[in-house]
Amino acid sequence: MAGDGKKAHLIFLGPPGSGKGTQSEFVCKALGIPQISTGDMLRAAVAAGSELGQKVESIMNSGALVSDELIAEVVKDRLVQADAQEGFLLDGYPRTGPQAETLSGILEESGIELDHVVLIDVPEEELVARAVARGRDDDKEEVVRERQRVYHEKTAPLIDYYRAQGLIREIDGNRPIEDVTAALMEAIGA
Ligand code: B4P
Repeated sequence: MAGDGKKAHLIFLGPPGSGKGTQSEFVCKALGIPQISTGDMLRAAVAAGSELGQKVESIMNSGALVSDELIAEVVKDRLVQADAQEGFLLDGYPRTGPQAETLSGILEESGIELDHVVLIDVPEEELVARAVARGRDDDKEEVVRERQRVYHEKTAPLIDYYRAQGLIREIDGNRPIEDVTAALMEAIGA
């Protein structure tokens, strides 16, 4: 990836509030690739009051995941856009086994190989404290705990899925933001 002029194809995986969004922004600027955050896209749809936004608002505010079918449409539409043709960072996607399968299909069709799947690790109590401090609509403590439960049930199994492909780069996310960034850049060879 580094030095050969080829842009990176990355996934950021980790529990809700682990700092995926925070770190993605920095890494995308540094590498010149678009940040594709399904969470941000869904929140934008809710803010715009679009048909998609109306469908997902109450689901997001309950701490549940939006359906794999809806997410597949959102991601497929995004990945065909011009800025995603040479590289991208998927922030918070995939989050379930079926989403990972859909993504594999898309990548295979386009002849794209993932470079790294970054896993940002943070203990649950720290995650709850961070989210409650952030204060979004889906950051009430009981909703945050539900999002953690859903993460363990549906998303954590993807760690083994990508580990089997040799792609997991595990980062300790329980330290200052700049230290996480430095460890992460090193882990992806950037
Ligand atoms: P997301 O938008 O992905 O939200 P998140 O996981 O909570 O955030 P993230 O890990 O990026 O943490 P952040 O940097 O903000 O998802 C929201 C919802 O959308 C989901 O619950 C679901 O309903 C839906 N959704 C999204 N994608 C989906 C999918 N693929 N399938 C189905 N549904 C989907 O950091 C959190 C806080 O910590 C911030 O306040 C930050 O400032 C702070 N922080 C970050 N790093 C820190 C550090 N090192 N030390 C201290 N604080 C730190």
